[in-house]
Amino acid sequence: MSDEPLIAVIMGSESDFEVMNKAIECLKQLKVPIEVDIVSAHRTPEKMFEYAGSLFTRNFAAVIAGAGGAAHLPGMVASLTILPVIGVPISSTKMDGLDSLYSIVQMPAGIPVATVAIDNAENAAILAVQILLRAHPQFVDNLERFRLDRKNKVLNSSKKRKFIFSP
Ligand code: RP5
Repeated sequence: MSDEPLIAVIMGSESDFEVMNKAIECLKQLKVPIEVDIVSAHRTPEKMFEYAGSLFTRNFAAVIAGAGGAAHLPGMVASLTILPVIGVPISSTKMDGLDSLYSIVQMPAGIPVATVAIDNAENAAILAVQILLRAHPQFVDNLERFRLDRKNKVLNSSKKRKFIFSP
């Protein structure tokens, strides 16, 4: 089994890291090899062109791109690669991420960006792994276990919190 990264996790700024780290930690937990980088659509456009253009030949399977504000990065990367791109709108501005959500989710027809909820980088990670599973079934057990953990947490909360009140 190769250790070559399968998922690229990119973000527009260092300031996005805290949110995007949720995707990184989730992918680490699922033991999926990743590459993480900062690529800005408006500050480093040349790097974005080169990076996005190389992803398919470098054998990546999916891209997670987080950005705040006008949030061009996911859409621009999607226009530069044939790989599926998952966009994470980040609440880095006074508009609390609504600006980025609209910017990312409203891609015109033909160049889709799968968009998760504002700051929900973990869902982007899970979706990226689900995209991989057919071709990389070695991650199936990890994802099943991850979901089972979540299920058990809810069942345990239910045991702890459930009560009947009859006055
Ligand atoms: C976007 O602008 C980044 O994705 C970030 O969310 C936002 C603010 O960037 P910084 O000014 O903090 O670098 O490009």
